[in-house]
Amino acid sequence: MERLKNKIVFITGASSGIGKSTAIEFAKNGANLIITARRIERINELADFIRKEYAVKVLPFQLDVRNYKLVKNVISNLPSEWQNIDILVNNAGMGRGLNKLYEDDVNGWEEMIDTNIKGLLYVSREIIPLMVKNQNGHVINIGSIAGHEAYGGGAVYCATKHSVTAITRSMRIELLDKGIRVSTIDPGMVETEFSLVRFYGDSEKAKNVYKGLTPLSADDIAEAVIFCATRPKHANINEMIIMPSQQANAFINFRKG
Ligand code: NDP
Ligand code: 8X3
Repeated sequence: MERLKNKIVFITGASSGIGKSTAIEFAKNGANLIITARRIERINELADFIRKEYAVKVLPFQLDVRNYKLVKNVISNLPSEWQNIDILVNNAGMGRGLNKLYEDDVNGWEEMIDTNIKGLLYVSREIIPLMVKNQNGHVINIGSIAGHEAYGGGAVYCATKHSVTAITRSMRIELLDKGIRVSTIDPGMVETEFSLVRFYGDSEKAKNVYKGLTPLSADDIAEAVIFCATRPKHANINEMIIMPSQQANAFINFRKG
């Protein structure tokens, strides 16, 4: 798609799942990419793959979005040719556990809040000023159906994703006169490493989340990101809720077998 050719796209959490698929989809459409996550070996592998398959430039680096000093340092030291970021995809995120609040491990809360809320804020705080300077940009946040509804066992995860909804809405108001669009894409179940991380590596539990239904794939969400990013300049997708056909809402699913 010509609209993305030579654009600069910054993606957090590109080492897996939605972030990785989104990076590949942007590359297919001719965008240059800054890809980041903590697992640098995966990021480097993805950068090599993209450079080999698509004629775009890729700048990979290690980034833990929870570390504001690091976020600030990395973004303020971007090579000058990479500073004109057109699209920021705030994707890095995670869930921890599905326990009742009164029985839960508070360490998981810290991780979710630090990553899903504070991490998104830190990266946005450092990249949006570059967009404001250019009076051009598009921030695409990956929220969740959990940002619109709450389910038992998800008090903190749902709170973090409700925060993403609120932050997105505030950002849109703040950036309305700056030529910067703000969108959120809010999926239901997507089969990625999300459940494996949520259940601390228990693959049986993770697999059961998707039992008897066809979940969304990371590619489905990447396509939605590209759709948002390719609307003409005068049009913005504010919020897009995208669900598996067998999932009615955050907690009612139709499972076969
Ligand atoms: P994955 O676990 O497959 O990917 C998560 C990505 O986030 C990884 O690349 C991981 O990289 C990165 N990440 C996690 N913590 C940090 C951190 N502190 N700093 C930088 N990067 C980090 O899951 P998904 O692809 O499914 O998740 C992507 C987003 O989609 C998340 O925000 C999630 O909440 C949201 N989402 C997912 C849904 C699902 O059902 N899968 C549904 C709705 C929303 P690394 O570990 O290398 O740092
Ligand atoms: C992840 C999907 O349904 O577990 O955002 O909240 S869900």
